[in-house]
Amino acid sequence: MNATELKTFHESAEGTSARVFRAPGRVNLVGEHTDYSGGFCMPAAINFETLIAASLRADRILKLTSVDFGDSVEIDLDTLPMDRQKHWSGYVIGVVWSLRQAGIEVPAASLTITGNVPLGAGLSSSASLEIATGTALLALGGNSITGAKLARLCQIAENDYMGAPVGIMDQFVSANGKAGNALILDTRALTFDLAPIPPHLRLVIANSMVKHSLADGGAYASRRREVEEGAAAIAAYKPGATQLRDATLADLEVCKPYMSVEAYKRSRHVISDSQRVLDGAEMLRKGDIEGFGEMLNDAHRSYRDDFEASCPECDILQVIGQTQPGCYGSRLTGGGFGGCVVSVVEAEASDAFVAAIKAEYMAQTSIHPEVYVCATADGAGELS
Ligand code: GAF
Repeated sequence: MNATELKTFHESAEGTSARVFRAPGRVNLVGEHTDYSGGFCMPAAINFETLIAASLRADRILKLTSVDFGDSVEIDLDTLPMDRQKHWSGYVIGVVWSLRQAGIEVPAASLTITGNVPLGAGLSSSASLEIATGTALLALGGNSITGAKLARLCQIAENDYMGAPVGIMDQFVSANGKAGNALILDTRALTFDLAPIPPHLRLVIANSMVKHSLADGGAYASRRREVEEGAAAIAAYKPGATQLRDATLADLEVCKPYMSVEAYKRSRHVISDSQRVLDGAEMLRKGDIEGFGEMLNDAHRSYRDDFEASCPECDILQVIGQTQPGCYGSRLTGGGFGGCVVSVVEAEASDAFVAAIKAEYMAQTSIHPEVYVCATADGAGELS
């Protein structure tokens, strides 16, 4: 359903005029699991998004309707439920809860929601729902906060309401993305530079169709614990170091005897991937696309071998991708354990690239992948 259809649908169901808001999903080019270590990452907002049609109500109810799930819930704003973690509405209620914790009052409203960010594919469908919710409720309530603050409040919603111990990358780029660019995001300072994507290149995203979840104390949480173990060992040796952002690979080697093998390998990935973001930004500035592509392939190896966050299907997609004509490099993007492989491909080679990925992945796995030739997008806002 597009924005015009959503507005019409909402207005006929609610009997009142609606405003429409959007927030994008993202692809991360490099810098994976660096965002809870104060490190760097390189996400771009993409043209897959959550749309919300919204109108104020005269009572104390928050009415949430999902076009895609085909259900609707009504929440009393005076008694917010704290047990919606297993339902899509939890992402919305969590944002309401988090805004309120920050002293921002949320008005009674009806929200009708749709979206086309693939679910569980590592393209930040949850963050785009959270940021779209925050954008809509702030605007309806006549409030305004920075994109960085909105991102932080939505991260708190996901951490403390939904129970997923994620960093801030996804929410940040959904709120602050810039079309034509990836962000070079400093997750400690919460500042960013722009890295323009050369117009002759396409970001091609191949979905392995293997779903992942960031919640439920799963693999994401265990990797985070191992990263924190590595950081703690380095903090005990290096004055002033509090996160892996403060450590070099040389520090890690010194501290290797004081941590588990897992913590060492996870930390080596995080420290080196954060550095790859800075190196990659420099390569893009100089127009060294070949070097950038090789760096992406290296980043995949680090994510696969040191962070052990890949899966056989994503490794197959990555090898198919990186060996195609016109492709500079490929890597698993997002939280890991399934999801999507992103490739940087010459525009004129992209049709043949998509056909080859589909045919070869199907031949090797018997799975039909979805493959998206993405455009970059702006961060969240209201549609006029
Ligand atoms: C998920 C998380 F939500 C992000 O915060 C980030 O850690 C990412 O995985 C890995 O880079 O998308």
